[in-house]
Amino acid sequence: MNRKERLIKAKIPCKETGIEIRHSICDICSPTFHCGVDAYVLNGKIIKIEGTKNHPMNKGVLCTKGLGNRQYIYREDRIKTPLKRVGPRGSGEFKPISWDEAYNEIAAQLNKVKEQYGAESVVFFSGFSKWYRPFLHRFAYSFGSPNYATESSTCQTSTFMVWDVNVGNFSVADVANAGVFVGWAYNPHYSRHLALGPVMAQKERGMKVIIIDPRITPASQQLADIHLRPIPGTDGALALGMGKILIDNGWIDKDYIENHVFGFEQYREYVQKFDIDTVSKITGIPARDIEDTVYMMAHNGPMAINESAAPLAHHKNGFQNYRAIMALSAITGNYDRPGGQIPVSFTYNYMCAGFKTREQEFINATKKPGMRPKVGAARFPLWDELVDECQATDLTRQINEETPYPIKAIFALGMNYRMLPDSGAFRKALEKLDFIVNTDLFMTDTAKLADIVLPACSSFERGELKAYGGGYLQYTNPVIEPLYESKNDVQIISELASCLKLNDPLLEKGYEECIKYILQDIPITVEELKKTGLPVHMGDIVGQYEPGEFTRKGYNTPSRKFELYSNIIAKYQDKGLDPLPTYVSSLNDWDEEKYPFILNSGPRLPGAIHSRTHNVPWLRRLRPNPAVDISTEDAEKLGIEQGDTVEISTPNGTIYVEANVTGKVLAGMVNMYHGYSEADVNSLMDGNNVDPYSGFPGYRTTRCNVRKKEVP
Ligand SMILES: Nc1nc2c(c(=O)[nH]1)N[C@H]1C(S)=C(S)[C@@H](COP(=O)(O)OP(=O)(O)OC[C@H]3O[C@@H](n4cnc5c(=O)[nH]c(N)nc54)[C@H](O)[C@@H]3O)O[C@H]1N2
Ligand SMILES: Nc1nc2c(c(=O)[nH]1)N[C@H]1C(S)=C(S)[C@@H](COP(=O)(O)OP(=O)(O)OC[C@H]3O[C@@H](n4cnc5c(=O)[nH]c(N)nc54)[C@H](O)[C@@H]3O)O[C@H]1N2
Ligand SMILES: [Mo]
Repeated sequence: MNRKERLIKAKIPCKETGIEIRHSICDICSPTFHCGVDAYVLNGKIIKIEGTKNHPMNKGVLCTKGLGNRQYIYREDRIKTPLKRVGPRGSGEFKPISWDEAYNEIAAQLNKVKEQYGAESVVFFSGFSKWYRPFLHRFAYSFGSPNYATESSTCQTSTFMVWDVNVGNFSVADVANAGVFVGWAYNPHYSRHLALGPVMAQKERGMKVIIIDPRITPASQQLADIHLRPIPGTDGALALGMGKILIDNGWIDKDYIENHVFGFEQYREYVQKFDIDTVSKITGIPARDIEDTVYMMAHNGPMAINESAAPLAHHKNGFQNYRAIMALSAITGNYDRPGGQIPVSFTYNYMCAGFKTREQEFINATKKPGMRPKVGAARFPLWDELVDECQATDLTRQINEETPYPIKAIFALGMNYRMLPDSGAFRKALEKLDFIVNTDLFMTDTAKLADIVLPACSSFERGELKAYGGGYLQYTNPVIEPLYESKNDVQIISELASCLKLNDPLLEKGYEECIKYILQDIPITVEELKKTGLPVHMGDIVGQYEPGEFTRKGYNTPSRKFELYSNIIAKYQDKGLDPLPTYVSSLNDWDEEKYPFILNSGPRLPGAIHSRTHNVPWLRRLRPNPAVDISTEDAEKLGIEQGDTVEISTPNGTIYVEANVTGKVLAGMVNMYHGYSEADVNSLMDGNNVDPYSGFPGYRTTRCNVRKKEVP
């Protein structure tokens, strides 16, 4: 080996090797955390990656998934060209076609549906990825359809809705100033390790930590002063019981309640039902532990409570449970106060950076007046009022029943039918459609159902704008060319907009011009951002949080107060919605004797993100087989040993997975991760076990049976 070969083998970036370091971001996980990545590029190929040292988010660190990026983007099943289906739906028989052919076919088919049934019969759907969303949203409106649907029908939006009814503004925990932190359904070690730093730092300064999680987790083991283990889905009862203890002991902020809380008397009356013995029975938590916890909350303020995008919301009663939890912040006077919950506003694409852009103006500019109700509007009226999207959990029903009008086509970016509960029914509904387009990096089972499949590229193959908390904007440059014939999603949307002749000149101009429109009030240009390619701090325009300012002005609710009794929800009482944060069981009505276990599906695995990483060998190796976590007690009773194949069944079907016998889950409950083709846990779910307020699925409490697989 000569010197140059040795340097290349060691991946040394220098003139001699020709290896260059280029900056990008990893977009495998949630947008809040897209980490800065340094890609080592040789001859147009990424040969190594590491975290960008001076990136404000990750400061040089990458997680397992981030480090798996090379195998992710160079996966063998990358879609190489646009494809047209030639075999039956789902067979995977396609022929390659040119981009022009694909665009013309899509335009012809979507226009045909529009003429025959109306523009609303086309749904514009997004999976987990977010970067293209404002563009897809505007595209739907330019086409004339109200039906923009995303994975956010199952993620985070329910908690946005809670804050909309509470105070009319999204709010988050101010951990850095808290005296006690309630990590309610909180295990960032697996789901958002970058959120851990502030909690650990404040704990060093003496902050108490309460973890409320049915499982033993790294968070409960490393952080908790107290760990409560409720039966999943009973959190609302626990919070209401805590409210009663706080009131009974006078550990409440009477002044704040009198001036800034609406409906306290009704709330006080309602929580009387939740005496400690009742709550202990519902939640399975010893009474004494609940009392100790409330004492700790009341005597170590200010109290901050974490946000929960998923586990608290993924229950039939999730919206109300979350409201009951945040009511504790109101009655103790911890809202809009340093160290409590504080209001934040959105900057761009779900990120709160402390300043505003013209994102909403961009999205809504082509919205047509008088469009028909969006999918889910009648079934989820509160969602319909508060969220400018379809509630996708009603999509299967509307495709099947064709009421209030038929859905005939879906144009999708990154759609995964296994995301939704009762995925088998969703798949069957998709098969009925006249026309499906799916756009993905990889040839997935959902792409196989499409009539036209389009190849998307990864974050390394495109440039994009990101806002980050703390006041940053970053505009990345592509570090390699799009692989094969792939294109970035927004280029696809904008080229289709011109092929469809939607008369939307701005969208047709493409990503960069649209971003210029969105950033027009910001004192930096796209060119300047692109020049560095790294996060730029927006200095002067970043607003400081002014404690109590929002309270003095009056909240954005009908009463201008924190509404424990919601005037917004009161409008829907005839639809069975309750203005108080009332508690009902989260379990579905399947036969308890036949299905005695609670299936809690989806606690995050450190090495997996939904379906997208299951085929990345480095990541898959961390948990090679789909597995169910079952308690040692239950395993013993059922004669199940570590590694045995077990059967999980519900009236909807059966899957076979490996047993992971553990002391970390409660007896009577089993945990299983989602997104596996060979063991799709969502195929077991009850599609109607959804939250009537938010429409969110009950992924985390479905009745099921578990037994050892019979060997014939
Ligand atoms: N049982 C159960 N089900 C759940 C959950 C749970 O906890 N339990 N969680 C729910 C939640 S919170 C979420 S967020 C959803 C996630 O739901 P999904 O949308 O299923 O998430 P992914 O599988 O990560 O991504 C979907 C597709 O996007 C593709 N993709 C990746 N990057 C791009 C891109 O840049 N462009 C395009 N066009 N496609 C891309 C991926 O290859 C993948 O096929 O699942 C929900 N489903
Ligand atoms: N590694 C990894 N990280 C991810 C993701 C991923 O798929 N993989 N997905 C991303 C996405 S889209 C989302 S939405 C977030 C979700 O992020 P998190 O909300 O942090 O996710 P989970 O791990 O599902 O839940 C946290 C804890 O809640 C507990 N829990 C479950 N049910 C209940 C309940 O009923 N009550 C209580 N009190 N606790 C409960 C679980 O046992 C778990 O330990 O993660 C994001 N980060
Ligand atoms: Mo999510």
